Amino acid sequence: MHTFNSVCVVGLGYIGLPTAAVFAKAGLSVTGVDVNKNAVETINSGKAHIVEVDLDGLLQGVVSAGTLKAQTEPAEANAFVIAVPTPFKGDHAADLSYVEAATRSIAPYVRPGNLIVLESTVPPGATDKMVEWLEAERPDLKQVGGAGTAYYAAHCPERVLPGRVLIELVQNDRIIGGMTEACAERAQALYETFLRGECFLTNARTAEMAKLSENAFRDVNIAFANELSLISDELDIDVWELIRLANRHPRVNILQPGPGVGGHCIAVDPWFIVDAVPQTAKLIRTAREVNDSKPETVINKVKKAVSRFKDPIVACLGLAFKADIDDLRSSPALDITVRLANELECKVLAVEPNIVGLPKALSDTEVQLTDLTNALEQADIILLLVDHREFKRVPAKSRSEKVVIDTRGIWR
Ligand code: SAJ
Repeated sequence: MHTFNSVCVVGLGYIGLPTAAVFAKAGLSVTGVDVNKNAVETINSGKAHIVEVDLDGLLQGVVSAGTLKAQTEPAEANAFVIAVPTPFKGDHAADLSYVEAATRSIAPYVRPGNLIVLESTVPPGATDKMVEWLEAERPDLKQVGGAGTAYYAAHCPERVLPGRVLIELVQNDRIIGGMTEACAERAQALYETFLRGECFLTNARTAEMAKLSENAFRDVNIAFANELSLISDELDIDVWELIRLANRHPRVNILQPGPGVGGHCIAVDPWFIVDAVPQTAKLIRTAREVNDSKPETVINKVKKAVSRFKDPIVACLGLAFKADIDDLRSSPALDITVRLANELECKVLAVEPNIVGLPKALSDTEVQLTDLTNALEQADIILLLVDHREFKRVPAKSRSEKVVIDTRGIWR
């Protein structure tokens, strides 16, 4: 049984910060590291710089108890967890520069016997690269997880759903890919300090691919629903009714069409597979293309509706990438609203109950951020982009006189 007293978590974003807080709650002494000084200050005052259910309360507790401390430089610890972003470059290849920088930054602090875990979503082979970067900085540490082990390294991808992060962090099973079996066992012991789900051990490459496969699976399934919605438009069929009926089959479970797939995971990760094996990953690439084509279809529907009016008002309901969150990153709803603002001559209103000010992407446009009641009163054309709970409650009579384009099928 390995015991861990301390952990250093590098990257205090949507995954790193909750993970650091959960380790601290489990009694480990946690150093959280981030290059963003404002984030570090906010966290040290006991608050989260991101929105996630119950995170503020948890942070308040662990910061005031002194078990979590944030800083801009790493510190010595029994284990290091790297949770930095891996966006893609223009050509859809993964940008590993943050992982490399994080690895090099912890190198001076690694002591013999320490464990290093990569949590960021990465393409197959990236954990090997992490090991190479570390050993380039620290030639004295040349034996990962074998005979005469100097240190341990593993990939343990996160798989939590935004909005349910603190629940899923503890309850979901984890896949742990060790550079060797000993590395995987060591990482299992680290996660078992807080985990209620089970750990499944494998090699690093399989763990890397498992994470990508999970998100590609969802992307392909959403693409199927989105393709059905395009087909149904052409064949004059109500896609929502179609899916509801098909799902009465005991082995069919079609997902929901929408205005496109957003967020920083599902719209990104499948490309890492395509980039690794471009000739073979045909279905995965096509699914990405189908989902990425959806915003254009929505924009064309709005333009067609606008052409039937003289100077109409268009209300875009929702800017977030999915329901009941404030996250606008890679949001098709936001992209569609920006495009409409730039391409239509008429007035465009936006409603997003989860934010307070107009987002930066809309600051150069004439779009007005307004409340739901006002938008419903003023608009001639209502474009429903996100299935937020506030929108689900809109009574039929408030929209009966309007042209409604419901991309989520909540008002049928
Ligand atoms: N969407 C649809 N139709 C659906 C379901 C989703 O259009 O039927 C859209 C959403 O509106 C959104 C996008 O897909 O724009 C993604 O939303 P999501 O709820 O499917 O997933 P994320 O991005 O919030 O989180 C995913 C999760 N992965 C899987 O469910 C396989 C989560 O468990 C991962 O941890 C997360 O990616 C991640 O960090 O990789």
